[in-house]
This record gives sequence, structure tokens and C-alpha cells, in this order.
Amino acid sequence: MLSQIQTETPPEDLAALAETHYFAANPPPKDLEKHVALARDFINFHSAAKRRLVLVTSGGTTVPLEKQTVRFIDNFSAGTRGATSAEYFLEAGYAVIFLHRQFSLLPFSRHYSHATDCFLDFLREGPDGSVVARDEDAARMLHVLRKYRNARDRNTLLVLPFVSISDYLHELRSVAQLMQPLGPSGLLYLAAAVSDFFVPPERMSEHKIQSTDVAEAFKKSKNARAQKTTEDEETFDNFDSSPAVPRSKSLVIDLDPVPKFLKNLVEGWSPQGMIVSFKLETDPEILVHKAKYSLDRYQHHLVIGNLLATRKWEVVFVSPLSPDRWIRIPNPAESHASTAAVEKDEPVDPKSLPDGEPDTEIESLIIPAVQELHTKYIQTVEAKNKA
Ligand code: PAZ
Repeated sequence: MLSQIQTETPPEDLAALAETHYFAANPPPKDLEKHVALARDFINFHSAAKRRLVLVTSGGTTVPLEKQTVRFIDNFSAGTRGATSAEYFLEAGYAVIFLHRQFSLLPFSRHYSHATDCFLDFLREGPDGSVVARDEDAARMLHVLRKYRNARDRNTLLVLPFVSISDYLHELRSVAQLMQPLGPSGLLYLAAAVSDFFVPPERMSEHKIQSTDVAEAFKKSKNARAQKTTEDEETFDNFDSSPAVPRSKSLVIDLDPVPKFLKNLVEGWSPQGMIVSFKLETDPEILVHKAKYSLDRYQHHLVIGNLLATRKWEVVFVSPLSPDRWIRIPNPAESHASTAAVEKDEPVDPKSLPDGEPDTEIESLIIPAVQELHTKYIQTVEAKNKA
């Protein structure tokens, strides 16, 4: 039946059907209405000020295995790309809606996260029992603090959390739709690492998935006792009739593909906004091909390709607005100072890079390049609208 619908229905109707079905079957997060109200006020405020606005998505999405979720599938993303990008967008004069995975890195506080650089390490006891920054850290802390306060005072940063893949999709759709009145000056920068697979609600267990048959045996026995027939009592004597060592069960997870909503985003949720997606791969050979394929399929405005191993050192821009372009942090291990300027059109070998992180954040190069394309995009749309 489904395959008949798929072969006979035009692709745009299929995308609409998939959207209706997915959003009806997967309930919205409980805070969606609250988030929508906050986002609406934020967008109106910045639209009145004629400020460019960007939605930055960040961090991984969980795939719950149970409705009352104890276990879930997750991915590696800490939200570094998103949180760092948000700071550079603010610096470039954008208002930022930061839609991030709960507890992943946040703009500004990321400099003092719990995993590295615990903030307590930067403090010391001052005179009269006060707490002050250590002298050697004070200048850097003050720099971050000023930028953070500036964003708060000017109301240029709105932080909205999500947890699961369906929370993310509900939030993305709502915020993108709210941004429609901004036209081309609205930018969607989709850096979140979004799961491609999920467990549909009709196949999701309500309770914690059991790893042994103890609970099953207990329930059977309890039900049988409730019937109170002599025959049953003989069969299900009591809980001790279960084997002494409970049998462990293996867990086979059957995941469905998450519908590809980029098409719906481009054509329906945000028909005029500039849409930037990220493409993450681990195989350098396929990165550019996959980025081009995505652009071709969804007809949006920029794909930023990156490889897991080198994502802090280089990314590739693939866009109909400009020729393909690698953006790189100079490799200090390479001898000539001019290496960075050399335009290579292939990914670097990760083995040639030094251990650790580069001194410069690559987002400090990515955001000005995105901003430049955004300007070009606004001009193109405005010219088209005038014609
Ligand atoms: O969060 P992070 O900084 O560790 O990683 C960033 C990233 C690799 C998740 C991001 O740059 C990206 O490629 N996001 C899209 C992933 C994808 O769905 O293909």
C-alpha cells in the first residue's frame, strides 16, 4: 500500500504526507508553546530593529528507546561548532536563536565548561572572603564576560533547549515558520548532529526494556494468581517457579529512517530564508560528493562539509552562490607561512595535523564567509522580488 502511494504520489505531496504523519505521530516537547512565545517576541524585537537574525542548531539529538525513557541512542556532538559559531554571529551583529541539545555547550560558558577548564580553577579567594578571578586568567575572563553581558543587555541571544530527535524537529519547524516574516535576512545555520534513524512510537516500549525474563514471569504468575483457579495455581505456583538464574535477553533494535525534512524546510517552513546545512562524513573520498548531492536534492543555499577527524581544522563550502571553497586553519607543522593561502581542493590527511586543537577557532573564519554569502543572497532575493 505504502509503495503504491510512493509510486503514484508526486514528491512534493509525499513530503507533505510524511510531515503530517510524523508530526501527528510524534508528540511535541512539553515546552514547545513556551519556546514559541519566547521566539516570537525575540524575532519581533529584532525585526523592528532591522537586525539580521540567525537560528543556530547545535549538539546531538537523542533517539529514545522507551516512552518513559531510561535508554536512548546518542551521538558524539558536544555542540562546539554551534556554540562557537553563535559567538561569532553575535560579534558579526546578528541576533541569535540558539536551539541546542540540553546540557551541550553554550556560547560564552563553553570557555569554562565542566569537562575541561572547570570555572572553579579560574577563581581564588579575595580579600574579606570575596571570590575573584586569578590574576593570570582575569583578562581573558573579562573579555568573555563583557561579550556575554553585551548579548544579555542587548537581548541578542535566545537559548532554547531540546533533547530528542522529535523535540528537535518540532522546535525547528516552529522557529523556522516564525522567522518567515524576516524574508531573506533570516538565516538558518543547521550545525546540530541530527539522527537519521528513530524508533516510531507504535513500536516503542512504554516501560524500561527488560534485560531478563524475570518481569515477564512475575507478571504471568501474578495474572494467573488473580484468576484464582485451582488449575492455574498448580501451573503458576508462585514466583519461585521461574528458573533460579533468569534468562538474559539480547536486544534487537529496529529503527526507521527519520523523514528528510530539509525539503519541507526549504519549500514550506522557510521559503525565503537562507538555509545552511552541515554535512559530516568520516570518509574523505565522499565528502564533497555528498555535499553536492545534498545541495542538488534540497536546493538550499550552502552546505558546509566537514570530516570528523579534521572538523576543527578545515571545512568545505559548497554553494550555488560561489565556487567550492575550502576554509582552513594553517597547519603549524607545515614549513611555509603561506601554506594557508594555498587553495587545495582536497581534504588534508589527518595524520599530517598536529595533536590537539588549532590555536585559532575555525568558526572565526567560517562565520565571516557565511555572512558574505548571506549578503549576496539577500541582494539576489531582493533583486528578484523587485523584478
Ligand atoms: O558538536 P561538534 O562541534 O563536536 O561537531 C560539529 C558537527 C560535526 C556535528 C557539525 O559540524 C556538523 O557537521 N553537523 C551536521 C552533522 C550531520 O548531520 O551531517
